[in-house]
Amino acid sequence: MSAPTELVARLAELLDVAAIDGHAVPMITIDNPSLTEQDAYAIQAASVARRLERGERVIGLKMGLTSRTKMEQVDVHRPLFGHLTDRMQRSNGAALSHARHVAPRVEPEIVFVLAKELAGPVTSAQAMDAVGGVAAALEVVDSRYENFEFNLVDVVADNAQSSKFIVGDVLRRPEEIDVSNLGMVLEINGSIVQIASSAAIYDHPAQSLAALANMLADRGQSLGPGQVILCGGATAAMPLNPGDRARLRVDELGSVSIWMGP
Ligand code: OOG
Ligand code: MG
Repeated sequence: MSAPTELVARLAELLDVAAIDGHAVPMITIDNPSLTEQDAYAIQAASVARRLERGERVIGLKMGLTSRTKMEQVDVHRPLFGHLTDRMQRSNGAALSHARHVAPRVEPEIVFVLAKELAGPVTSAQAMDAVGGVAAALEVVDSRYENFEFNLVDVVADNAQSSKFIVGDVLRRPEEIDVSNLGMVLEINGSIVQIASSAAIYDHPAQSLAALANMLADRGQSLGPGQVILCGGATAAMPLNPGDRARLRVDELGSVSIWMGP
């Protein structure tokens, strides 16, 4: 039995307001232990609908928990997706406000910009055929849960804990580069804090895109041209303190950075 509409709406409001204000809330599964993954996606959809009512636009989706290190870091061992709106995007080099987050962390990602519709079921080769551009990206994830405690249902309901994303300025055509094994170097304040390969992302970022298309197909949904798809963090996410500057360099894709202000 799925969760009542009234409960879905109440939890969506709780998480949406927490994300706006940057305050923490208790894990929703403490008071509602019978919520399912399906309920969690319904809560996510209701919270995204609240954003749309405020004039935001969905411009893409994110995959999360697609690398082994990310799964281990948060102890949730199943890929999931969330929605990206225009107001979550920041330009390369932008300043963010620490006070508007709960416990922001940054992670290195690869982004695909779709040139065509992509409807699952698809293989990773078919998924790649829909890609028009590849870029480096930083995602700032910000769990809205107290004490950084959550499980799969909590994370999915909280729009995959997404907060901001920043896409690099170098957009390469997929036929120009091999995205299977790009070196990725994450620096904070000039020190290297994480090194990875794009191969850490679901073995190949295209696999992540295909998995997303296939998860959406199970729900009767597809991806459209122009959509921006974050494939998931290649390494554990790193905490961002006030004053920190984060920079990601990716082979062939240049660099992307942000500054976390007070
Ligand atoms: C959950 C979101 C996961 C990724 O790239 O794996 C995610 C979290 O770590 O807070 O965005
Ligand atoms: Mg991510």
